[in-house]
Amino acid sequence: MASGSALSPPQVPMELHHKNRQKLLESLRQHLSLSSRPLHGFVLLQGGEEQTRHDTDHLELFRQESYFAYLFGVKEPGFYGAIDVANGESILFAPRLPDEYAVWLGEIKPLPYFKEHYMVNTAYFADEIASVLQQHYQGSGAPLLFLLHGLNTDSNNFSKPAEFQGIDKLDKDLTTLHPILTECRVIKTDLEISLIQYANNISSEAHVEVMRKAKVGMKEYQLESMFLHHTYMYGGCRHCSYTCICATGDNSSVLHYGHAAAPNDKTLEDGDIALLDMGAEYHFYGSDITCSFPINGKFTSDQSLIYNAVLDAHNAVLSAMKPGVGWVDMHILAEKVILESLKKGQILVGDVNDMLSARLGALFMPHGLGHLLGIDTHDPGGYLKGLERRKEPGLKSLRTARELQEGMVITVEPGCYFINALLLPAMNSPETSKFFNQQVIKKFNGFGGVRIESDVLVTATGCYNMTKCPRTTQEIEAVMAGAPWTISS
Ligand SMILES: [Mn+2]
Repeated sequence: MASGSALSPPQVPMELHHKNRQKLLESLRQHLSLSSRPLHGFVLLQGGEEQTRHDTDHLELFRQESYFAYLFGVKEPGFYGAIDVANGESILFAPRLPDEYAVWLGEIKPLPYFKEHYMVNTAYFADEIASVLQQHYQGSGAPLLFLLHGLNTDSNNFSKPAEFQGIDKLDKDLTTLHPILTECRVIKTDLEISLIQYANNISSEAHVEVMRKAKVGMKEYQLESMFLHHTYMYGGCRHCSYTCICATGDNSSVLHYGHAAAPNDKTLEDGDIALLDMGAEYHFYGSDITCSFPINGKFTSDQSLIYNAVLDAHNAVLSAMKPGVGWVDMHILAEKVILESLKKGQILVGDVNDMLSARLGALFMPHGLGHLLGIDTHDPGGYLKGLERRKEPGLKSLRTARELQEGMVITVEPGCYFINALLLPAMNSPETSKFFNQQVIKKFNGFGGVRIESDVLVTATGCYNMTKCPRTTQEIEAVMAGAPWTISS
């Protein structure tokens, strides 16, 4: 790998978004037919707007709103996009930029550029939306707009329906589009899968690079920096799917480490375990990968015990995954494998089924087993159609409770952490204290945690692991000692 990478950024076919629009159109028309509604009106989405930092003129780097990105692939801010339900034609509305733009920000691209580049039927300016839609409307009365309004069950925020001058003269439907469009995003097309695969390839390669270069005495942010450099320098990834979690030592039990108040700034010490959760994004499509390894390149027996407990859970889930399998069952399977290993390692005592009923699994893995992945790291659609969220510890953290379907991409990310805030009360509680071997678990105070996270495509008969990192302790030790590791694309 003389150039630093075996990979290079692929060309993105805009046909990908054309196919996404076709898929939505089919679903929406089918829904309208089934409810005996006329097949006309417009799907209308507003793209994201550029934001400045607080009260300043500092522009944050823009990243398109995800539903808009899904349908139109437009990377610029200030756009609207419409799909004519009657004939399937797509229309982009570009912001009318001031002449000054050409002085400070570069050439103002003409409308035909956007029409061709984004493979839509026509392009107009955003201040023409109302009149253009009136002209194109084939129904009677005012044009009907299908606007995007619905709950994101991960953030509890609502998507913002489009707003523009003259919208008050048009009819609005706020309920039909969101569940249908969200369901489209749940099942990935081949073109989407190939982008998620690329994001996985470049991120897997970057993880290996970081693993090789991590040394005692470095800072956690240097691991983050190496990952960002590799995925951008060689992969063309300007964005990450999320802020990097580069936790070492006890920090690796802090589930969302790496935020502003805990900014990946500890010094790496001999004996530390590292838990690195980092994923690059390429043309909106993301990856979400966690590797755990000993900073000094050699697993201790305690580190092997916990690491293999998590790896066994990861592998057991991958072996069981196929269409029709329930995600809650996969979560419980992962808990069970981890609890069995902890019992074997004499950290826990008693019957594993009793432990499961007492929700002991959630003490060691408080988060969900995994989530849908795509244009968003936590891709939407986890609880569509009124699917109930479970109430029990651990299970309530699941971002989906669905059955697997072919074409879903979902993360498998079991973990085992020693979190005093959870363990100490349970070790002292009359219901659960009997499960702990107090002498042995004491040794793990300050251990941190292990997570292994892969991005997995559900296939017709099983699943395919898109993540290509070294996973066994032998593979990790060999790679850290300089053995080659090839990412086949
Ligand atoms: Mn994840």
